[in-house]
Amino acid sequence: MRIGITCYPVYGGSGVVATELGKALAARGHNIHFIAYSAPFRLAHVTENISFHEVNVNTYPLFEYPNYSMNLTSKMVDVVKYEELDLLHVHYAIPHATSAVLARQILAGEGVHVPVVTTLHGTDITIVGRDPSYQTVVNYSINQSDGVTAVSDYLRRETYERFDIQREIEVIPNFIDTARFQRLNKSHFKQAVCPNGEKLLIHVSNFRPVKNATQVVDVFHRLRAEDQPVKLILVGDGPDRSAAERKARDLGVYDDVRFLGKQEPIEEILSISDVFIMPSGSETFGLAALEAMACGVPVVASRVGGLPELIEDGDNGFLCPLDDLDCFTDRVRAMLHDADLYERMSVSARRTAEERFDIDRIVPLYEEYYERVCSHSSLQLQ
Ligand code: GMT
Repeated sequence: MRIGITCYPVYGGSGVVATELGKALAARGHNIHFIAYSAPFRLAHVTENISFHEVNVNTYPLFEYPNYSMNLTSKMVDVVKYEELDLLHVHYAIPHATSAVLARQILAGEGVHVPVVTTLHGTDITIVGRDPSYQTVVNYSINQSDGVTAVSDYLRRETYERFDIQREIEVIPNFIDTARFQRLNKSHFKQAVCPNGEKLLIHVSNFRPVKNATQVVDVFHRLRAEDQPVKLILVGDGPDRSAAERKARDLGVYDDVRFLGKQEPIEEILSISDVFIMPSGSETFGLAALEAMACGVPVVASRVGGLPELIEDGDNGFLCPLDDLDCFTDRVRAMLHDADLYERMSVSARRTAEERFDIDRIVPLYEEYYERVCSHSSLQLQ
């Protein structure tokens, strides 16, 4: 198939999923056309059957705000027409689904038919999309898409609860390349970060407020106050990074904490880590947790959103009530002190990634879904 993929190209789960999906589909023989305002950060290079079409967001003195969604719509129209696309697959409802639905309408006027598949990822439904200034248009764009997928049962339920949705939503979870994300031998790196054999805690996120990154520092401080031999690495960047740094300084643990900023390849850092802490206030799936689990790093996470669909409490990680720092501290301590428990959880975390979320298991679900949507929408045309 010839597929157009639109996503936010910057750091963030939806962009990662869209890019990895495009790369995997290309490897399976499809022609992939990324349409975005810059090259997706996980798209290392274009290949014979991967192209990138940049959306130029024009400015004009009259426009106080740039019209990204209109520039995107025009680019979609051009790419569908000239590259003869069979399908547009957009990730994140705002404004990508809206632009795609409008592009489809413009193209229909020219006798070109292109179905639109929208994948809902998270904050487009749970936070931003619920804002009254967006809700009507998000609702419309979901209902007007030819196919809609959500990354967890939780997100599917939330979408039905919060919007007036008249159509089926298919659940296709996040996935992981378990050949790339596996525990690598990085003993020199580990020795450099933990010179005295300390255990290494890790947090990876975009440091948006929903990630509660400062709580990770709180938990770490509690463990250091007990003289636990631990170090902490925080990977990523975003609005709350300075607050987390300040907290580490105020609590006197800064010397044992490293803020690495945005990093690739993340699997090398996960490979020297022992426990991942994810105290998010909301998480529709938790791709960062899955990446850790694939590298055999068990996760202690909040019992929110779609995380219980990935983490089975006491089996492949631990779940704690939201904001319950005592629980987070206890569970991390338990894993660090009980080698048998740790080993069991680490093995089970890796097994979960392999058996339920491997890229080779999930990508065919998208292919089957595309086939279904395309044949259904061409039947409707007849
Ligand atoms: O908020 C983020 O972390 C980024 C956001 C996105 O849409 O870029 O991530 C969401 O989508 C990911 C991929 O489907 C999910 O794994 C994340 O759980 C989800 N984030 C939230 O729900 C907060």
